[in-house]
Parts: sequence; C-alpha cells; structure tokens
Amino acid sequence: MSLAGRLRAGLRRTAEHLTARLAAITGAERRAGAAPDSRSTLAALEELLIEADVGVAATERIVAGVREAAEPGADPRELVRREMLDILDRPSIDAAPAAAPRVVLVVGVNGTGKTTTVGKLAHRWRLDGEKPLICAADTFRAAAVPQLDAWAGRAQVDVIKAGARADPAAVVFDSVQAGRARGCSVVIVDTAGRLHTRADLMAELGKIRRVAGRAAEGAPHEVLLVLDATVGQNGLVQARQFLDTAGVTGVVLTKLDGTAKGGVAVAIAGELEVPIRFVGVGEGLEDLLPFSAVDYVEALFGAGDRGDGRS
Ligand SMILES: Nc1nc2c(ncn2[C@@H]2O[C@H](COP(=O)(O)OP(=O)(O)OP(=O)(O)O)[C@@H](O)[C@H]2O)c(=O)[nH]1
Ligand SMILES: [Mg+2]
Repeated sequence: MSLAGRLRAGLRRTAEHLTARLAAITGAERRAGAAPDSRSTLAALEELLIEADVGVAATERIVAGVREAAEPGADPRELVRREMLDILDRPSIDAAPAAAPRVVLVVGVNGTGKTTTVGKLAHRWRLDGEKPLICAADTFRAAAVPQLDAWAGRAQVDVIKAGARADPAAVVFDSVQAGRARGCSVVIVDTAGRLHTRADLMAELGKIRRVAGRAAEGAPHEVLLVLDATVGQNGLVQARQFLDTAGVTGVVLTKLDGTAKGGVAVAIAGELEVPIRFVGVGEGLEDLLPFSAVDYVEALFGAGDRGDGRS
C-alpha cells in the first residue's frame, strides 16, 4: 500500500466522522436555503470541529476563514479543507547537518508509543540507507529492554543497553560513543515514560540532554515528543510541559488508527511551535509515516472528492 493509502486507512474513523457530519450540515443548510457563512452553518461547523478535537483556537481560525471566504454556492467542506491545510502546512525546520552520529531523543508520557516509534524509526531510516543504533535509556521499567530488543530485531538494528536501574544519561553517553565507533549515522534513544507534571523526572531529561551534548556536539539534534492521538486535547497540555523543559523539536502523533480524534493534528499544528514530524497508524513496523499536510487533509476529506453536494 502507498504511504497516502496507509494514511487514508489509518485516518478512516476520523474522516468518516468529519465528512458524514459536514455532509449533513451542508445538506441541511442547502435545503433550508442557507449560505455557507450563515450563522447556523457556522455554529454547526464550530461544534463539529470541537468534537473532532481540532481545539478551540484552530476551530475559531477555521470558522473565521470560512466566514470570510464564503461566496454564494461555495461548499463549506472545501472551505474547511482549505483552512485546515493552511494551519497544517508549516515550513519544516531543517536541522543543521550534524557530525555523525546524530542523536534523536524520543520522549513522552507513559504508554504513548515511544518504544514502538523507536523501532519503526530505526526500520524506516535503515531502509533509507542510514545506519541506526538504538539506545535503551528506559532503565526504569523492567520489561522495557526486552520490548525494545524485540523491536530492534524486527528493524534489524543493534541496541546498546545497561543493567536495570542504571543511570539513563550514562547509557546515552555510552550509546553515542558506540555509535561513533561503529560508524552509525543516527542513535535513536528510547526513554522511560514520564508524567509531564513530575518535576524530578522532567529534570532527568535535562540531564540526559546535557550528557548527550557532552558525548556529541550539538546533541540531542532532535527531540521527538510522542503524543497519543486518542488522548486528544489533553496531549497539548503534556506537550507544553515537554516543550518547555525537554527542548522538543518535533511531534510524533501515534494511534491515529482506531480513533475519531485525528483532528487533534490541526490543534497541535496551530498551537505548538514545533512541527509534526511523523504519524503512527498501526502497531506494525511499517506503520509510521512522515507527516505531510497535503496528504493528511486529503486523507481526512477523501482525495478527489471535491464535495459536489452528494454524500
Ligand atoms: N494502534 C496503534 N497502536 C500503537 C501505535 N503506536 C503504539 N501503539 C501501541 O501502544 C502501546 C504502547 O506502546 P509503547 O511503544 O510500549 O509505548 P511507550 O510510550 O514506550 O510506553 P512506556 O515505555 O511504558 O511509557 C503498544 O500496545 C503499542 O502497540 C499506533 O500508531 N497505533
Ligand atoms: Mg517504552
């Protein structure tokens, strides 16, 4: 299946919810002879977007855009799609090329999909011709290392690990050195889940960052915050804490399959200063896709469906 096809499959529940509701609004308003910028249409649209976890700020922006852009006969679906694309399509930040290995830290609250994402990233980057090395810096949870080992096996990538309860920062230091010695292009660090409200655990991330910086200049070169899409808006609260203390440079939005909350990507893009880098659409090795605003919006609204009023 193509990347776009896999994304479409992953976003199916959100897309079905959005398009069915939008079609219902459009149909009802048309029958009532209302314009796309009528008060009742805009109110219904606002309610729908909030329900789809688009968030208050992004919803207000979209509704305002629809109000301004609406011409007689315009299809609200097309207007919403245009506004969403506008919010989602942000310039990607190209990190300065780092001396190998570059260090990518994967962080987030418990159970969001960090370890799974590390495995999927290693696989993707290896297929891209890179030489990844995985660092097992979750020394907190006993089952973490075997789980990561299994992923590394699937991705055919080596893992550097330490004993239980070892200092995660020390494992990161060793991994970066091992990565350099083995000629690896990237070291991907799996960290333990931590609640954004735990100051001590957040401080530990600060230490990992500092120690990584001592092992390689400019490290960590990328800090990916893994957010669980099924958590919806609460993910934004977590994100702000991690942004402030962990130096997050990008978001991975996981578990889009099986949720109707895929609109949360729009809230994230609208409200956080960092880009969405990847999206997770399943539990398999191949189920991590680079984020593309155009593909995302097409998957939400159905490519080629220009909203001709039929539904
Ligand atoms: N459906 C689906 N499940 C996912 C996705 N990503 C991760 N998961 C599942 O989410 C669960 C938790 O994943 P982990 O990778 O262990 O999460 P974690 O953040 O490492 O968890 P902790 O280390 O305990 O904080 C697992 O059952 C994964 O299979 C995804 O994109 N889609
Ligand atoms: Mg984990």
